[in-house]
Amino acid sequence: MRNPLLTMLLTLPLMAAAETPNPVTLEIPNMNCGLCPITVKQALQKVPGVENVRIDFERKTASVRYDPDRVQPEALIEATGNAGYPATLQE
Ligand SMILES: [Cu+2]
Repeated sequence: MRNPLLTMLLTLPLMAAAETPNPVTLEIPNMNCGLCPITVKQALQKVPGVENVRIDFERKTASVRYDPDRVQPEALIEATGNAGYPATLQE
């Protein structure tokens, strides 16, 4: 027989992880030429805790895998914004 409390405790971390996706997808609408993705990628890779950056120029998105103990998505948005590319978290 399963202990409901134990089940809840085991499920909670998974729910928290679902709220903050990792990798997270950023929408970066003003990537408009072939050099933009390079600039955006470099800006994201400079953020401590970022592990992997994948840019999709066609969709104008960046998929970023990060160490959640070291960096939060807000810092990623700040980094692209500082580089001239305001971003939003994809729903
Ligand atoms: Cu460009």
